Amino acid sequence: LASGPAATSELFEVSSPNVVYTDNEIKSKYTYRTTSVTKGNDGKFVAVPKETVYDFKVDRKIPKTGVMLVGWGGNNGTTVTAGILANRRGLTWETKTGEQAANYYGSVLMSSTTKLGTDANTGEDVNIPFHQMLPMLHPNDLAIGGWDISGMNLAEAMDRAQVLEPTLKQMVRKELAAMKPLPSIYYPDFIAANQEDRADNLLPGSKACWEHVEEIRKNIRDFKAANNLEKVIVQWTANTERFADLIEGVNDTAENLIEAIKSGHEEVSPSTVFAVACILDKVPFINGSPQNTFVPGAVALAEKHDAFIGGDDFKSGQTKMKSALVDFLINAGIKLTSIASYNHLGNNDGKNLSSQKQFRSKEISKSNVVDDMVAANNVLYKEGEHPDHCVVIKYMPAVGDDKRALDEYYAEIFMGGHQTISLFNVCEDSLLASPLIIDLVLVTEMMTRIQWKNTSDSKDYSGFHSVLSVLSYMLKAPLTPPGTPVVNALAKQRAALTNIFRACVGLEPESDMTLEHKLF
Ligand code: NAI
Ligand code: DG6
Repeated sequence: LASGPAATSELFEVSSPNVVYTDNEIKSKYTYRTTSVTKGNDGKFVAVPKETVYDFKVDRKIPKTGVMLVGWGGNNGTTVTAGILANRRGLTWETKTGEQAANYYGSVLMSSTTKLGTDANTGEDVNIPFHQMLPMLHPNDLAIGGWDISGMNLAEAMDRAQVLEPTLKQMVRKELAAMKPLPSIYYPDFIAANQEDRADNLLPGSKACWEHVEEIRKNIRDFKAANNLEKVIVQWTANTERFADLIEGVNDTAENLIEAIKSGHEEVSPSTVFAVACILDKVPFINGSPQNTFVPGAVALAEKHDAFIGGDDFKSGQTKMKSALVDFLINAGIKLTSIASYNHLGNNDGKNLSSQKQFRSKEISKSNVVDDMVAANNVLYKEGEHPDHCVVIKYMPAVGDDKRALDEYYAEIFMGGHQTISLFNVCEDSLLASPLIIDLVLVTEMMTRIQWKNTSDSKDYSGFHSVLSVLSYMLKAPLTPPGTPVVNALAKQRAALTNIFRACVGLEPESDMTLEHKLF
């Protein structure tokens, strides 16, 4: 897709001695306030308020950006591409229930708002589109390309996906038919054997090699040049792979991982090869599937090159509900004792996941999503105690992309009583995942334009840590910088995103105290 003109004009300006606007930058001085806690010999906690002053710098110029999807010809890849095209052209189409207009529903950035502050006259909240908190890229301006082991053009692949309405497909067919995924790398042992019949668009070689890394780097450079882009972001939305074994001397360090690729080691997955290719050129790489693409060597390589990485596994339906509901239950003092999560779906993702090793990757990413909420409540749960949690996924071709997810939450309430909550969630899986792909691109691109320094240091500005944990809201198994905690609770993830963006323009976190409405 050709990239259109960038930039939406900024909706607000901060008036504060701590914030300076230049033609190219927003510079802010921000005091980060936390509470440092120690435990005394008497077992009593001592809580000490702590302040760190940071300088943030935001580049206001929105670059011409492209996204390259690995697995472009899949359900997510075709759906997000058609969706962006439809939005860019402002399409409307007939459905059996009436006229439908293109939208970005499901994108937290494009379709939700955030509170800027309180109206000085009325005292009412002033809410703005999340997208306008900072000078952000608009998805309509994205160039799109990518790879797939299936050589179908995007129009045929969109038909194969069976997600979008025929009337809409008709309107975008011509443009999609002109898009053909680049040949990709296929190491059959990593995805289900039932995928073999679509693997007809391949680079030679069936295990990792340095030629694959170089070819992917060249593909990205060519795409950038052909579309006259300043930035490219790559996302894995290809099949779920099995986990790679973690082997000392193979994927434990950056150097060993590079050597393992060069020597064709069988435990290096295609997604890790893509990640390495991107990292070497500082192209941000996001993993939307559950496998352990980011083996320790890949994380170390990203840190070494100051390259952004993020993952794992889009958090779309069942898990998003789970990370909101469990947070609510446990924070309400209700003792959740079991979660039974069942899914059936009939798309190609379901087919791939019907194979045990690939299912196992998904089972892991879907199962660890409540750990932080449980661990935080030492009133309800003893150390090591955890609710039972079972995840089932079944392949049911007839339902196609309309995934069914059934969840039973069983909890202990006051005085030995019990509460059972049953959820039945039916939705087109790819219509939930596509806006997440967009959000991940938008936030990642934004993060490439934010720099910080500790005001009291003499060091110069630098970027955020290579591992972009700020993407957690969109991901089931958030990758965090080594040794730092994982946050799964949805509200906390959103608050982190909102408040980091606020800090970048020198605004305090949104605390929801609303003392102005209570103290008068
Ligand atoms: P899909 O099976 O329709 O698409 C995957 C595409 O990847 C296929 O076209 C396949 O040919 C291609 N592919 C496989 N290996 C490849 C490789 N090495 N290089 C390039 N292309 C390759 O699946 P869908 O529904 O688009 O999902 C994609 C991924 O996103 C899956 O791993 C799925 O588990 C994950 N995911 C999907 C969510 C959703 O709601 N749809 C949510 C969370 C994660
Ligand atoms: C069945 O669970 C298949 C999976 O690929 C999911 O559809 C996908 O990971 C989305 O999962 P969730 O839990 O975010 O709805």
